[in-house]
Amino acid sequence: MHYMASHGLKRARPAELVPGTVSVITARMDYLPALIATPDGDWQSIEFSRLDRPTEAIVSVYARGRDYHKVMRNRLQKLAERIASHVGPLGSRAFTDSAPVLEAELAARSGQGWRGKHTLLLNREAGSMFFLGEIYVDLALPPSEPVTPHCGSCSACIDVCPTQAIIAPYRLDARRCISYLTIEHDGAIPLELRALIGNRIYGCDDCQLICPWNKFAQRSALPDFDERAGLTGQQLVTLFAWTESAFLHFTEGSAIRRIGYERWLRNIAVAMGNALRAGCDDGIRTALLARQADASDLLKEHILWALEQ
Ligand code: B12
Ligand code: SF4
Ligand code: SF4
Repeated sequence: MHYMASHGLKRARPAELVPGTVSVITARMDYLPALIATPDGDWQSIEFSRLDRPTEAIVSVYARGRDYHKVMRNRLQKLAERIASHVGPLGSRAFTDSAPVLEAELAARSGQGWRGKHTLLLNREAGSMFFLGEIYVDLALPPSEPVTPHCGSCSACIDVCPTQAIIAPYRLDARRCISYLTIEHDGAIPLELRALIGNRIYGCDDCQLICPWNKFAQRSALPDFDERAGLTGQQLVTLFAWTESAFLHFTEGSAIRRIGYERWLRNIAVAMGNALRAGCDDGIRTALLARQADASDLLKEHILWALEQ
């Protein structure tokens, strides 16, 4: 996440990032996989129940389908072309999590929703299970207005966070967030946080699963975000047994590939340690021992930790 500090005020001033920018068009793209939502709509309980099965691996919902960076940016680019076909020559650049852009803040100021106490953007009709993206344009557009916030006295996301990463309403200590620890962080996972990670091996959804507004989360209209076979409801031992080429195969076109094979195994080793701690084995100890010999130093240390649980 170093790029955030290194870009300074470019993050807050669109015209410094793309000279000539006069307006920013903000957009959201719903990603809740079509099949995850049951007829009674209680997809949140289904997701929470995975935490009660310590030998199962949890990949956070947004990462179960195709890499959203490509999907959303391509569509925003097409939208920009379509706008240009109506208004004439248009200077434009589409972003989604691809540049130093304060996406949640831009979305909030333009009325896509309000910032929840977990810091994500929330919408009354769509909860928070969507990605954000923008088109910077050199065209003056009438500004849209922000909406009123609707968190009220609720603090469910703060209370449920397993690592207490939401240190105050609207303030996140990223260093404690499981999403950061399992995706962005490339060294050893701090010892005091390992047990709190449970069986989450890629990202974390808890602060969104508990949020009452996510009853209204919209299913994705795109097959791109359908859950892939191999990434949902899998046993930790199954994923830990993947060779590097299996990892590359199953994560082709997925955002997960970015973390690489070593970090993937590191995360699974931590979850395996937590399953052992919960009294579940199901072949876990054997699988950990089998990987020990050819593991990198980083992975070996996490395997040893797991075996001690
Ligand atoms: C870094 C990052 C993370 C970090 C830190 C998250 C955070 N909340 O800061 C980590 C790795 C932990 C993370 C986790 C997740 N992330 Co993330 N993340 C980002 C990223 C790349 C940058 C966010 C950022 O700048 N944070 C830094 C803080 C300081 O900025 P801020 O809170 O937005 O803004 C504050 C200040 O900057 C200031 N400010 C605002 N404007 C201005 C202007 C001026 C002049 C000044 C001085 C100050 C100022 O006030 C703001 C409010 O306090 C964005 C994409 C993007 N480019 O924006 C995605 C993004 C926020 N993440 C996203 C998602 C989906 C997630 C996860 C849900 C993924 C998962 N399931 O595991 C989790 C959720 C964790 C959580 N509760 O936030 C989505 C959120 C969609 C939504 N509905 O809001 C985004 C928008 C990506 C996308 N394009 O869709 N993420
Ligand atoms: S994503 Fe998980 S760890 Fe991060 S703030 Fe939300 S609940 Fe806490
Ligand atoms: S859980 Fe409650 S406090 Fe947190 S974002 Fe949702 S409504 Fe707001």
